[in-house]
Amino acid sequence: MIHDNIQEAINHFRFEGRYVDGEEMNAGNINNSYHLIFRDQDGRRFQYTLQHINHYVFKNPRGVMNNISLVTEHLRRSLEREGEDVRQHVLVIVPTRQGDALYEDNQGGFWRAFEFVDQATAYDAVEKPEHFYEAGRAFGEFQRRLCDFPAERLYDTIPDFHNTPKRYQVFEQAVQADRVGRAAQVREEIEFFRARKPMMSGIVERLDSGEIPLRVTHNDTKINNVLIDDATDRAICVIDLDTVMPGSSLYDFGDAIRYGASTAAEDEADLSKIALDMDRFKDFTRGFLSETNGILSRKELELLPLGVKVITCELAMRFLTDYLDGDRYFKVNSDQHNLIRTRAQMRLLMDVESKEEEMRRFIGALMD
Ligand code: GN1
Ligand code: MG
Repeated sequence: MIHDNIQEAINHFRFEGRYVDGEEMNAGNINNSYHLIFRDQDGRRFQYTLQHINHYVFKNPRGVMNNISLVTEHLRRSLEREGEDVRQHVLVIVPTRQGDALYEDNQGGFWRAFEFVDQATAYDAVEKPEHFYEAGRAFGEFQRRLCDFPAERLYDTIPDFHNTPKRYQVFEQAVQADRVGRAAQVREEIEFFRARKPMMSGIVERLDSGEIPLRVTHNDTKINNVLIDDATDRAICVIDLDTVMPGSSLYDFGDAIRYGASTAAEDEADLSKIALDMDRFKDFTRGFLSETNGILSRKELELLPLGVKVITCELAMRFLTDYLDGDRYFKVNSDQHNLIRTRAQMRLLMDVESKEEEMRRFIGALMD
């Protein structure tokens, strides 16, 4: 069952039928999501996803929704032009009774709703190799369909989201501020990131010099942001469009590998279980390149392994920054959770570093 304030929010959306049941979905480190079931007089079932937007993270929820409206519209038109099925393949926003994309409650909380994509699963970890190939294809397709989207129309939902050198500065500030007195216990971790400072600028410097282009990217390409059709095992829909912004394809590729090609969860405490699985890397890469070979520049394709390195380091450092800040950004299940995440991602990064050359060779062989 769900709480009263959720019930209150439900009443403000244009949902069909009457509310029957709802449960919190175990999804994401930022927003809270609920799966809702409705039924009309004829017994037809309607399902929706309701989300409470994290206002600490997303300072301008209207900007977020504006982006999602524009991007889903663009994707829909692109699919239609190619004669593809649109239903269930693009997120559909359910408006409020006033016709708005957002409902603001009387405590300043922001809510939004989407039609629920049925008979599809968001996997937290890769269960079948073909799912990860499919995830690669889906994120590649996303990139391809958005390559003619006018980036200047998008609001910067989180400024400098994947500006890794800026993230580094914020990290150093958190070390200096030491808000909750945790810095002394994590000296080794702090040095780990200091040693990798030059590497972490690798993508932003190349964007600045024009060596690689700025594109409209997803920016949060975890495998659980692709819905896989239960019947066909094919990817059907890319979700979580909160951070679609101008960015680099290297980050999108890298983040998907960081999360989905790891042999363990993002917050695995037993470091001996964590490695980069090269078979998974290859599955995803084949899928991704099946859509982006010829769309992304040769330089971008060659640099994809750098994306894996930079994003893994960036995220490890973000987790440590939040640990030093007193766990204000990511949801945590214990006061050590962000530190566990940091160490897990550091371990993964070391394995990624040792496999960089192998990744590069594999991509080189796939390129036209
Ligand atoms: C957050 O909430 P979720 O799981 O979609 C975060 C991502 C991180 C991810 C790590 C807006 O995404 O950047 O990679 O956690 N999203 C935001 O699991 O900060
Ligand atoms: Mg997200």
